[in-house]
Amino acid sequence: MRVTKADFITSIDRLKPFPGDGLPQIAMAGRSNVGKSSLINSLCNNRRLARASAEPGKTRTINLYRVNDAFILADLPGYGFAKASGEERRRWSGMMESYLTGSKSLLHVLLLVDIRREPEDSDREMVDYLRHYDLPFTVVCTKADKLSRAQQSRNLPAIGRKLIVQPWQLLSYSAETHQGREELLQIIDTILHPAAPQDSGIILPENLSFDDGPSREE
Ligand SMILES: Nc1nc2c(ncn2[C@@H]2O[C@H](COP(=O)(O)OP(=O)(O)O)[C@@H](O)[C@H]2O)c(=O)[nH]1
Ligand SMILES: [Mg+2]
Repeated sequence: MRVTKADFITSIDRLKPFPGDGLPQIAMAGRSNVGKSSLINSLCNNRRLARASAEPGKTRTINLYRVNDAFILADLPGYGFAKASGEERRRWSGMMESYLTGSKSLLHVLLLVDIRREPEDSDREMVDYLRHYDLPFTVVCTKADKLSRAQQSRNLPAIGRKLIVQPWQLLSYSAETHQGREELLQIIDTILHPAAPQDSGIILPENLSFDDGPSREE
């Protein structure tokens, strides 16, 4: 897939209608500062599309971007900011809950974790939450440029163990070098256009359908 067009649509702080509502959606979740906004910019080849904010936890809305007029990327508010008050945390969970469970067009979640660190309990809770609601997800390990390729592969097993996913289900990504970009676009393409089920190869004789055979009682 090639990204030819990407526009910011709007920011919402609770689930409500927005322009482009109804297009398939892919959401980006992860701790504050893990690189969600940078990943959107890298995928869309636009350094200014999602402002990568310097201050952790500053993005407290769901920011929506329309890509190729074909799907929506939703940048979810980050979690794990230490200074947040109880009130802010409640607001955050209310917003996430209403979006993740209420958004009918949400097809997949990209869960971002820093490739340099073992994921935190909050990351594991997010995985448990996604599994609980049966939301398909892919784990994207960000900031891969900060490690050598060898070190990247050495770090993946611990990340997989903590999140209970196989190392080969983890995608290393760098918004700086675009490592992983082609693979992620391929993954998104497959999410948007799942392969048609294989033809069973069974050919039914003419005039026969499954529901006009003799019933058991006859
Ligand atoms: N070296 C490097 N830095 C990154 C990468 N992705 C994000 N960053 C930096 O990490 C910080 C937080 O990124 P941001 O995208 O704002 O994270 P967000 O809070 O999850 O949206 C910024 O200073 C980014 O420049 C990456 O792939 N490589
Ligand atoms: Mg951000």
